[in-house]
Amino acid sequence: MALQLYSFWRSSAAYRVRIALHYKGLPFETVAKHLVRDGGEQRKADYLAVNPQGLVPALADDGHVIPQSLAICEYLEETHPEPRLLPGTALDRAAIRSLALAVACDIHPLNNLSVTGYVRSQFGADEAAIQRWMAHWIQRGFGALEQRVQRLSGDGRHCYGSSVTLADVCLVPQMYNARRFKADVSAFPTLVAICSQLEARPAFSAARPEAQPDAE
Ligand SMILES: N[C@@H](CCC(=O)N[C@@H](CS)C(=O)NCC(=O)O)C(=O)O
Repeated sequence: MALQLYSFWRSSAAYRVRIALHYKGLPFETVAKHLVRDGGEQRKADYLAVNPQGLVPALADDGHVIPQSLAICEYLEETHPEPRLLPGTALDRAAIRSLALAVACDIHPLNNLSVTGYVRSQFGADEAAIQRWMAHWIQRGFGALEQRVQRLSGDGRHCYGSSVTLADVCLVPQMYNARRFKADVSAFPTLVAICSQLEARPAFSAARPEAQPDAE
């Protein structure tokens, strides 16, 4: 049975999984969940039965559902090891995971729809304040990432070493978010250059939001 990805075209967490699937050459079916329409399809009973967290992505493989983008990427890495997203030694892989987690755990959650919705409804934040909030957390996270990637990139085209890794899978969607929310990224030239190289690659291009069947 084909892999099914519960996804929303603009979800940067789903974007990570789409990159991993395309990079590994794995066909999948998109099950679109619109995060805004009708109060959010991710909050409806049918989807909560799939993922009680009410978040996308979730991957279904032969009826087994895996929520959480990085758990999905690690599952794909274990079941389809080549091409590798976690290459090298245990130390290499720890460094790659730490770059990926800096995005997925420390930047992205503060950009999430339900978080900004709460800041808006409970603290009276308007659009300008939300944009400042977004830019603040992205720029703070990217500042540290820029320094680490300057040291760890082997070729200025990848976050770590000289091949695509889980760190790249996380960085590109976060850069998309930064642009979407008009955060100034000029202080992060290494990250910007790496993303423009990666975005031109077929797996990253096929995974981009605008290329998805549910794109608006
Ligand atoms: N840690 C989760 C984060 C998932 C997540 O935050 N997904 C967002 C879209 S990028 C979502 O579904 N938001 C819906 C909501 O907040 O109601 C993962 O990596 O999969």
